[in-house]
Amino acid sequence: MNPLIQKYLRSEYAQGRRRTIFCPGCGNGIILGYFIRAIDELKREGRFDDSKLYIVTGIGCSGNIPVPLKYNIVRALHGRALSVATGIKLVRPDSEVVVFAGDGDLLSIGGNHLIHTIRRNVGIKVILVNNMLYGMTGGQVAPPTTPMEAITHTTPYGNPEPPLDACRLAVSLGATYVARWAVPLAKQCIQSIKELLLHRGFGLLECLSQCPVYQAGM
Ligand SMILES: Cc1ncc(C[n+]2csc(CCOP(=O)(O)OP(=O)(O)O)c2C)c(N)n1
Ligand code: SF4
Ligand SMILES: [Mg+2]
Repeated sequence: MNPLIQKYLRSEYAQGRRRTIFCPGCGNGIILGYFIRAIDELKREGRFDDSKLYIVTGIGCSGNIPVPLKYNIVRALHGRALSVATGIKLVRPDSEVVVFAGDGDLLSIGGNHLIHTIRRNVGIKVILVNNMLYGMTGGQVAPPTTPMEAITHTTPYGNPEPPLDACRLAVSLGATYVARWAVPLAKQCIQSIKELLLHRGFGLLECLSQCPVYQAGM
């Protein structure tokens, strides 16, 4: 067994008594693996103290990514992860606060919070899992991110709206760490998570991810 499993996963997951909810082939489990590897590398390099790590998630399949981890995790309401994360950062300024959020969560219902969290340069690190739709609720269109003309359960004739670019939005608001990689690029994703964790100030890493169940119409 990979020693990282015992080291970072809660016992019920490490011993196989519980499994993640992810469908086979989903990008979410792969991102969890990248996150663990990034933290482990940083710790071995003596550059990261995970005793101060707090993880906040929104609601959505991607909000389940950190659930098997041994860290302190708060599951916020849909779209409100950044507000909860801001609260933690204010109360404990020396904490490391990481948010996992889906594209619907961060850019649709939570878009307003994203704008102002970046504008205020709150020192939160956000991992945006962009699968370009609402996965958890059954493959509906995500208004800010579903590609134009894509067929989803709620756009059977094709999505009429163009998507927005989260990274360009973050740059325009003054974010000082912004990156985007696709899930198959393991080395780049892990390196970018390391950079994100070490960054001071607000940081955004967008991971373009696959949803093998609902992306057939894209
Ligand atoms: C206030 C509120 N509105 C709507 C929902 C229903 N809901 C749950 S997850 C979700 C969208 C999830 O999409 P995304 O954030 O992209 O995550 P994914 O499942 O694709 O990872 C919605 C609309 C909810 N839980 N709470
Ligand atoms: S529905 Fe899609 S995003 Fe959700 S767990 Fe399954 S493959 Fe992953
Ligand atoms: Mg999504």
